[in-house]
Amino acid sequence: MEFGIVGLELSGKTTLFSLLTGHDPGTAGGKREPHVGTALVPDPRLDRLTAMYKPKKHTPAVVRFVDVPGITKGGGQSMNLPELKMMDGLAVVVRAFASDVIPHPEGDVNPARDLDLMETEFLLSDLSIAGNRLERIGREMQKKKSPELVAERDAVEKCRAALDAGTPLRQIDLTAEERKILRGFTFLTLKPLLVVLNVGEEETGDLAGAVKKAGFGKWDGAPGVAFSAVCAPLEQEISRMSLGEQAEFLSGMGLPDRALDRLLRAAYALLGLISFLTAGEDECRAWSIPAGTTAVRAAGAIHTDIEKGFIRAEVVAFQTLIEAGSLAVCKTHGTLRLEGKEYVVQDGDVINFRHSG
Ligand SMILES: Nc1nc2c(ncn2[C@@H]2O[C@H](COP(=O)(O)OP(=O)(O)OP(=O)(O)O)[C@@H](O)[C@H]2O)c(=O)[nH]1
Ligand SMILES: [Mg+2]
Repeated sequence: MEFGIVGLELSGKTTLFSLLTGHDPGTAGGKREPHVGTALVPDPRLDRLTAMYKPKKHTPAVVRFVDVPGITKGGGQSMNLPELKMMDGLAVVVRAFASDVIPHPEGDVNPARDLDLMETEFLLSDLSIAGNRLERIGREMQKKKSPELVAERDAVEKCRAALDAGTPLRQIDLTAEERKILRGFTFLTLKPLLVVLNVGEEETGDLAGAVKKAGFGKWDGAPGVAFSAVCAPLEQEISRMSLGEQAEFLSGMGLPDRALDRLLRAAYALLGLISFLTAGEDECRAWSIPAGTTAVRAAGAIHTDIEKGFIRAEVVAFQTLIEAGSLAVCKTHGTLRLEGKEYVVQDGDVINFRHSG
């Protein structure tokens, strides 16, 4: 999974990026290229399995983050950021912290306005994509009119009408067919949006209250939008401490959990992702898949050969395995189930795939 970190200048994007990835490219005024890094997805279940199996390798799921330069109002830079187009979701950092030293590009702190500015940049970028595409389709249709071109024109036309009216595409109803046609266009307003409010230290005791206070009215409850809040520099410092110190500082600041846990949980929920686990003496590992994925497709997340040669999945729920103490005990209890290709994998399933070849 890949997330693009976007936002106005000096909103705290790079601080958030380094807090999540542990990779510190230096903040404001640093390199202008996008920074790329990965976050290890915290999963207490995986830690528990690792303690049980003591495997040679412990492999958490990873999420890739790309931190792009700040976007300026009306800059149209979103159009020049090809790396954003490939992302599964966008994390928009919105500044809520006050500071006498760090200027705000718009002169004052106003989170709802800033989110609106960002959304406008995304809308403009999408409008330009839709317009270009419609022109191309028009030219092609003059040469030869095919049912595919007509379907494509209609789908893009529908998008353009919505965009023209200022409606992000994640908010309109699209058929499966239309989604398929539009997949290649990489519209930014079609991507799930994780709004990350970057608050000052005085607000760490009530993050939900801070989000409410920011007044994201028109995004509140909108499809494909989720909210989270961090205090980026403080939480970056905390992320560098030992686990014991982390717990102490979190509770001292009234923070409910680590920013990494909080944000990745929000990102997984937004994208509809779950995790299954594989466990053995060689490796314990977590894998991320969309909720609703069948066993045979989940096997493909590990390796296409396992998907092709799929015979059965041996499945036990994490909690059941922990209570039993070992897979052998699960077997005698009959709680280690044999599932076929069409079994829908559940969050926290511990799976061993039997396959040929
Ligand atoms: N007081 C305070 N300062 C912050 C907060 N978040 C970020 N900063 C500071 O703001 C400055 C800019 O932070 P960055 O993370 O570099 O912001 P950015 O969005 O990456 O900036 P650009 O890439 O230049 O657009 C740094 O000095 C940060 O330490 C915050 O929550 N409170
Ligand atoms: Mg930056």
